[in-house]
Amino acid sequence: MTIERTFSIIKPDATNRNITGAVNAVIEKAGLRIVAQKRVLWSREQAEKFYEEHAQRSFYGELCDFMTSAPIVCQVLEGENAIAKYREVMGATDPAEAAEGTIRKLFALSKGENSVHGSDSPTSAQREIALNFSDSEIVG
Ligand code: RTP
Ligand code: MG
Repeated sequence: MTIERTFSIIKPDATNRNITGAVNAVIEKAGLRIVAQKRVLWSREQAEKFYEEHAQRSFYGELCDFMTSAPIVCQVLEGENAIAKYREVMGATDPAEAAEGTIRKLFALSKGENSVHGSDSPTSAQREIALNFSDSEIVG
């Protein structure tokens, strides 16, 4: 059994619609524990740094605009195989391709405005958690 931590964001399309509790209910029902959580408004610099791996992609500017357009809820989730499990709970990037019962199938508006982010590997999780939380803010 591997207990892992992953980094999650509830994105602006979800905070705008006041459905952060509904998203958290899906997370908790899947057996993931929210061990850190804060609502913040990212600066352009924070968004660009967080998504720097996508800097050359066509959607990068649009993505950074979106992620700074309204508050987001940053989280650390803990549980067995949390990284892969949360990717499964989120569903495919494009809600049209997401499986039934996933967060994106339930709530996402489009491929861009897709309600949640989750780390895609242990290396990403470590980087993304460190960028957004200090150790003392995470209480397992
Ligand atoms: P995330 O990083 O947010 O967990 O999502 P992901 O791994 O499923 O998707 P990724 O390829 O890493 O893309 C990051 C985010 O960029 C937006 N996106 N827009 N318009 C488009 O074609 C497009 N493609 C990606 C989405 O918000 C995606 O989650
Ligand atoms: Mg990604």
